Amino acid sequence: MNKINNIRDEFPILNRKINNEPLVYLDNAATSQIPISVQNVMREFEQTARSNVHRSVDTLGNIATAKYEESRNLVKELINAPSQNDIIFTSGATESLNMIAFTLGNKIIEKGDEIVITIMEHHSNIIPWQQLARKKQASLKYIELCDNGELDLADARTKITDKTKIVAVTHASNVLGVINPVGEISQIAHQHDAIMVVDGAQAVGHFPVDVQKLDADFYAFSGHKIFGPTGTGILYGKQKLLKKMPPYRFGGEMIAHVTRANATWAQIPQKFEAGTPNYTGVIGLGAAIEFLNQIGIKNIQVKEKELVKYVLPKIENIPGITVYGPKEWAKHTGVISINLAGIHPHDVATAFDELGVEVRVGHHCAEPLMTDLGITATVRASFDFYNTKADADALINAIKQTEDFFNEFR
Ligand code: C6P
Repeated sequence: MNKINNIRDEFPILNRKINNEPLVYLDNAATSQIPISVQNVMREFEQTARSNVHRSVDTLGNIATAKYEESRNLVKELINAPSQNDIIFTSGATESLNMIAFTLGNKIIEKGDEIVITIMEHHSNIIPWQQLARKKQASLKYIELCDNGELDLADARTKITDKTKIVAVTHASNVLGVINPVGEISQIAHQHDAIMVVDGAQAVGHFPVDVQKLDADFYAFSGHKIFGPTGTGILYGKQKLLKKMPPYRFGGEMIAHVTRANATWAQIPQKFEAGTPNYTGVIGLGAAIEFLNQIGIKNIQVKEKELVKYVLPKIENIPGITVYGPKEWAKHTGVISINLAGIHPHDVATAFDELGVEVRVGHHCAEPLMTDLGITATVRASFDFYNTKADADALINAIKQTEDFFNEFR
């Protein structure tokens, strides 16, 4: 754990002030901070080895390609994919999910088919399926929540039927902080020969993920939420499905041969990586995974759980507070969403900001969930391993001070 505490030095931003108060960065679910070591790897590559990948046979080109492919290998190890050829680099989880919907989804979904998602999905795992369903005259069904904020598995068993062709579920909610039983849902999906898509944007980097154990057919996540650069993302897919999947974009590097009239496709994964990729970003993503590995995902998980275990009991009894999602800390990721009765969430977040506490406020790109909860917004604090008990205290204090301040006007 000492290693974790010292490692805050890797994130100089954590030493800055906001409104003359020390920064308390609790918006990690939106984007995590990037360590100096990752920035250095990208800077060094730009300064000493910048070259396009998979094109040239010269020394620089070979170095760039080797580093780019090493990142693919690191991703494969991180999620225990069977092969690095199962890993496609994208610009983020959003692009990964769109890619499945508009390639394989577009190919297999027919009129009358059903796509099943959950009510707690991020818009990135709703809208592509909505659009696909509309285009194909298929229907989109939602697995609902239990009263305790967890996904209703019994409802999943009812909603997933032989008509279901695709099931798409988030591994961890960006609002409720709940971890979904995707392994079990995957089993249900496969009993009905449906394809299981997992949105891992809030899971990877917070607890161990094993795509083979989950039996996920596809698994999507973003680099910027795991200490990597923006504009990097991953789509893992089972080879047998990637083979059936048409290309998403057309152009350079995704082809085998081109004639005046036709083209054939490159091997997977190049088939899905048209054009010059974000190679510096991907190399940075590799460095971010090495950084994660040095700290240890399990240590990160323990640290985040410790913080949530500390915060939840201290805030749940504050008068007027609503805490969304499961009540038990053990069922939480580092994400805690709250509202304070009679105070607009945006006012809460503004008051927090005055105290240097940076949280996210709004619908968190999960409007159907907000509607379901009967609200328009929450205030969301999200912890990562570099947050401290002092940060947790600052959050608790910010909640109490905000309540006291607004109470004076009641
Ligand atoms: N959620 C949040 O503050 P991108 O934007 O492509 O990197 O990730 C999209 C995405 C997909 N699924 C889930 C569960 C997510 O949480 C996100 C991103 C951020 O909650 C930004 S809206």
